[in-house]
Amino acid sequence: MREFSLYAITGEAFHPGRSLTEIMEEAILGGVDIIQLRDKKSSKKVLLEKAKALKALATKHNVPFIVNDHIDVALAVGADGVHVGQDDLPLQEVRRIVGPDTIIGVSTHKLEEALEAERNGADYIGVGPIFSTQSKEDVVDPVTTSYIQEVKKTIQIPFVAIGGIKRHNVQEVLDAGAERICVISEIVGAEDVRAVSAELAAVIKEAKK
Ligand code: TZP
Ligand code: MG
Repeated sequence: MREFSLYAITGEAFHPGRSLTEIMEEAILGGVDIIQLRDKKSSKKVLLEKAKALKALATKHNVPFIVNDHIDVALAVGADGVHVGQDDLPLQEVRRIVGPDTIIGVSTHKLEEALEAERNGADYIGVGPIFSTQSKEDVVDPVTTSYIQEVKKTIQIPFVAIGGIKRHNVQEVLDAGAERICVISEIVGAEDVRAVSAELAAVIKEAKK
């Protein structure tokens, strides 16, 4: 899997009246280096069209494109990866379906889930929600930044910190040991998506030095 550090997930509720591809292109131009289509509401047909458009955008800018939940849609558009949660198909089944070269990401909320995902061949895991978030339908207690240190000590595969991460608290997340940040609302809900993405990318870059 290619290295990445600023991961943006779609959240169309945060940008009424603005197009999905316009928002995600602005994010990429600001420094987002991997994107995910996450849409819990649309029909498969509509999802497929969104996925085609985002795959084309990602290819144009040479960033990986990941599809949340819908393995069939991911395969249909030739996405670079799929992202699954604890309630989706077991990881071994997902791997069997998508083959060895497709990126598989898994959402985790505790160490045993992180270890299980690692053991079963996830390429990366999502760790969160770090802070409270309005962007997730099911309410899960925040794992807090101290949990990031535990994950870092325990697992070898890449992890992305997610949930409630904003410009004002991203440093705290990086200080706790995260090297990859995943964001919905702070990026896609921004007035100036490109500028906010660039700010986040710059803070992450600075933390790597
Ligand atoms: N998984 C854990 S938190 C979250 C997801 C999809 C939502 C993150 O959205 P935001 O707006 O960056 O808090
Ligand atoms: Mg899911």
